[in-house]
This record gives sequence, structure tokens and C-alpha cells, in this order.
Amino acid sequence: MTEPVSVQFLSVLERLACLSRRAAASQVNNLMTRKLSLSLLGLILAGTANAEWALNMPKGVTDLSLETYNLHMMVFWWCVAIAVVVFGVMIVSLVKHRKSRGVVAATFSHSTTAEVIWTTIPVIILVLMAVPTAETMVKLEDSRDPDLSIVITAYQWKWHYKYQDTDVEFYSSLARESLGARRKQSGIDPFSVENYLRDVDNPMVIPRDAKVRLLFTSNDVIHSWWLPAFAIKKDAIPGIVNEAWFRANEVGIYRGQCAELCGKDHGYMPIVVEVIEPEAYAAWIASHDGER
Ligand SMILES: [Cu+2]
Repeated sequence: MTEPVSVQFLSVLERLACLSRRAAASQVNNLMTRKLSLSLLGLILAGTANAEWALNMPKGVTDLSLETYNLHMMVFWWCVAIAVVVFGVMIVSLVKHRKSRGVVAATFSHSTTAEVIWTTIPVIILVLMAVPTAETMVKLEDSRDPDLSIVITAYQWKWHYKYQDTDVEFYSSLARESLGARRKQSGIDPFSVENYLRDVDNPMVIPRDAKVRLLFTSNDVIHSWWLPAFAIKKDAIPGIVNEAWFRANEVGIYRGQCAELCGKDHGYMPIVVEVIEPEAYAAWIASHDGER
């Protein structure tokens, strides 16, 4: 029996819809593949474009940043050794005692010798890690007798530096060039801006070889002052004063950023510290004292 025309028409329509659905699906797939390969390409290119890109923490330019780096590497190699031993024993046991070889499982439970060994070895490793760590932590906390103290107050979204015992104080905000380029449809290519989003209008200026004590607080929300070259990352919390110190060994410009999600412009409050020779610093402080 032939179907009525309307039913035939409906089935043709259904088949057409099915075909178009398949076509749409394959189009979406193509689009996804294209997008994915483009993003992967972008990632690879971004990696090569940024020469400063590195996986490990930097050694920094202070004695304590180097000590922190060495501690980090020591713990890292301990972890590698532990992983090699533990996974090695596991893999060897799995292969050597596999069922296909007809190995029968042991039936004992509790072994005092094993328990003593797997308690003693980790304790020894932890002590070996804890002793140098405690030594470094004591040094990190010892901010006595500084040559210079600076109060750093965080704002949404800039930093304020006040040099104690002087009239020097100023705000440090995102540099004008970055500010212009970050605006939507600014027409400025961010890659054409030097130190894009990592530059400020007024950097913090510090003399080389001076013990600088930093006091952190905040005017609004929690921020975090992070400068990898000095191995300092301290929270700036409203109503609380945190402390850190450093002695920079090398003249140079060091960059960091806020490391605590602090609002919509969290990504736009970089930190720049300029370490200069003591004589140049004396001239700088004299020219800025009472000016701002
Ligand atoms: Cu912040």
C-alpha cells in the first residue's frame, strides 16, 4: 500500500533535516578543530615571543632570594628522589610479582621492621629539609636595623610608597603607554609597547647594598606585593601591617605585580623597583624630598 502524499512529503522533510543536522555538526567540528589549532599555535608563538618566560623560580638579586632558590631546589631534588624510589619499587613489585608468573600473595600483616623503616626515613628527610629552612626563615624575619624603611600602601589599583623619615611619597600606577594600549579598540598593538602592563609611571627607587625594610598595608581590599627578583610576596591587608626586607646586590630594574585577586583591574597594578648606586640614590632622594 502506498503512503499518502503528505506522509511521503514529511519523510522527505525529515531526511533533509537529518542531512542538514549532520552537515551542521561536521561544520561545528571543523570550526572547533580550526579554533583549537589556532589557539595551540597562539600558545606556541606566545611562548617564543616572551623571552623572559621560564618554568622555574628566579635566583634573584639578593642573598636571601638565592637562599630561597637553593632551598626550593633542594626540596625539589628530594621530591624527585622520593618519586624515583617509590615508583621504582612499585613498578618492580608489580612486574616481578604479577599473577601470570604464578606468584602467591603473602598472608602476613604488620611488620615492625617495615613500619620502623618507613617512619624513620621520612622523619630523617623532613629534618634534613627543616633545618636549613628554619635558618632561612629566621633570616627572612629579621628586619632589625634597616638603612631605610618604606611604607607600601595598596589601593585599587595602584601602589603608594612612603619613604620613612623623609617627605618622599608617591603613587605608582600603570604606565601611560600600557594604559592606552590596554583600552578596548585603542588601535595600539600591545606588542609594540615596551614592558606592556609591566611598567609604572613612578618606580620605587632603592640604593644598592642597603637593608630596606618594607611595611605593607592596604587602603581597601587585600593585595599582595610580589617581586620575584627579591623573593618577596607579602599580602597588603587593610588594618594590618606586614613586614619584609631585602638587600639588593645588583643595580637594575626589577618588575613584579599584585599577586592577590583584588578586583577588576588586578592585572593592571604592576610593581617596578629601580636599584641604583647609593650616590645616585642620595641625589634622587634630595631632589624628591618635599617635592610631592
Ligand atoms: Cu591588587
